[in-house]
Amino acid sequence: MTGTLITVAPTGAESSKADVPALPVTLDELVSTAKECEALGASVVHVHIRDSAARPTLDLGRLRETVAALRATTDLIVQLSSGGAVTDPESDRLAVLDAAPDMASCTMGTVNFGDDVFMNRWEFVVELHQRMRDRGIVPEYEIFDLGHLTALQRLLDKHGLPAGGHVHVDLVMGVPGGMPGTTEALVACRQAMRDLPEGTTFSATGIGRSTIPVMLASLSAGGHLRVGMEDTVTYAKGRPVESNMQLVARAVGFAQLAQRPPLTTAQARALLGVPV
Ligand code: KMH
Ligand code: ZN
Repeated sequence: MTGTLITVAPTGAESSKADVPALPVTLDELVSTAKECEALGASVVHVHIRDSAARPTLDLGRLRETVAALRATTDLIVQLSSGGAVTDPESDRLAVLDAAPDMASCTMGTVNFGDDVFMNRWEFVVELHQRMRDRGIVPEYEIFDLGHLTALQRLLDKHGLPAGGHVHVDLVMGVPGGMPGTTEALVACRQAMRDLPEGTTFSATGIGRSTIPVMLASLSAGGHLRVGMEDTVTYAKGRPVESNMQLVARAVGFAQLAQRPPLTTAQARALLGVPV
């Protein structure tokens, strides 16, 4: 693997605009963030949207409008979150696929999520995987704990490969309740991935202060990077993140130092099996 896939996750469902004023919550803010992050070297945008009061929403009309706006103004791969917020019902999370994104997230199991529970029943995971394949939407399998990789192996064995035939996972590390954001945990995941189909790729993101150790570990283990204000709102001790661009620029710098420069959006599509 010569280049680095850089995904930006600009918003998430957890931070509030009141607490984090730099968070992009309107369509205009999201689109301008996406354009600037693409110019810096991002090739995938992982999208959560907000309503007119800046609250997390899975409103289908807004999701469709968002996909259209991102396609009209960027060449980024548009990946919608099917995870939503911990309070979103399964039916709304499945309906996200009706907005016809290039990719969608597919979380591989239930995990404690701070004081909440991020519920992902097995039958629901299978339904997401199958609906995505039926619609030609490429999944990114979200891995919050080591056992989620075993669950992915089981899913692929029983239900077959995803749309495009390529398997890509994202290690979400450092969630309170999930695996820690450490080199040791990343290496354990890397080893477990040997049992997944040949050519499986991975990116990794570290929540909060684990963002830098996870970036370094992922690059050195041949992985890709996800960064953004969904995962990190502190740039350094006592310094709030100013923008998603600041985080993408840092990731690009790390990737260049590792002599694995950012993939272009065309290269990213080829890697992930996402149609042009
Ligand atoms: N907001 C979390 C509960 C995803 O986007 O698929 C779920 C999440 C994962 O962020
Ligand atoms: Zn997300």
